[in-house]
Amino acid sequence: MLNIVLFGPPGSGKGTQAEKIISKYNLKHLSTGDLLRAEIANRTDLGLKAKSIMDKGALVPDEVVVGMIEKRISSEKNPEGFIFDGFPRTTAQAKSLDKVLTKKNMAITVMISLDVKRQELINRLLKRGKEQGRSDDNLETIENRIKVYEDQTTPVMNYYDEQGKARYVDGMGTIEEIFTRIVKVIR
Ligand code: B4P
Repeated sequence: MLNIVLFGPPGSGKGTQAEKIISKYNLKHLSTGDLLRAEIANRTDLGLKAKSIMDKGALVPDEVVVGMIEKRISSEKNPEGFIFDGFPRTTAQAKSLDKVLTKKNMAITVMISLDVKRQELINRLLKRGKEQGRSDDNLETIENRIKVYEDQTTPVMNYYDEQGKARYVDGMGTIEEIFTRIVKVIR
């Protein structure tokens, strides 16, 4: 089984690269951002609570996202592997994920971290905000999302580094160039 954590700041290309990786390696895509946006679109209680948090650029509580991920992992029959996109975002989430996977005799194979310059992150997300109208893609929220990433999410890198599972990829360049670098790491 190939279980990948795709890691990086907001706008680093996690969702973009995840789409390409799943089609090449036949993995199941688990994006907590997408799962939360589906809850918002369906106007569930969880979605209503998550929306105000996401619009500020803060993190949704750990137990909420861990619960969503556990449910999705359990619903897949005989998967070839998973790609975790935008999850875990805290060390507590990373530890919970390991517990869930261990119960199912599974483990994370590799964490791939995409490294992108701050101004490029902002440019990409502002562009998406204009094109797709995502409510968290405005300058104030983007700056807070980057700060939250630096303060609360970067420790997750050390968590995987200590296990020898962290790999770092240059996330600057075209989508194809970055994908080629990721495929090399997976091979
Ligand atoms: P996410 O949906 O995970 O959003 P994101 O970090 O901004 O990344 P995304 O994958 O969407 O964008 P990408 O970099 O691919 O999270 C949104 C919010 O949900 C969070 O702020 C938080 O509130 C909440 N949340 C989610 N998971 C959580 C968790 N585990 N715990 C707590 N809260 C959680 O792409 C960005 C743009 O760049 C795109 O328009 C793309 O086309 C473009 N792009 C990509 N690669 C490019 C390249 N090489 N060159 C030019 N443009 C590129």
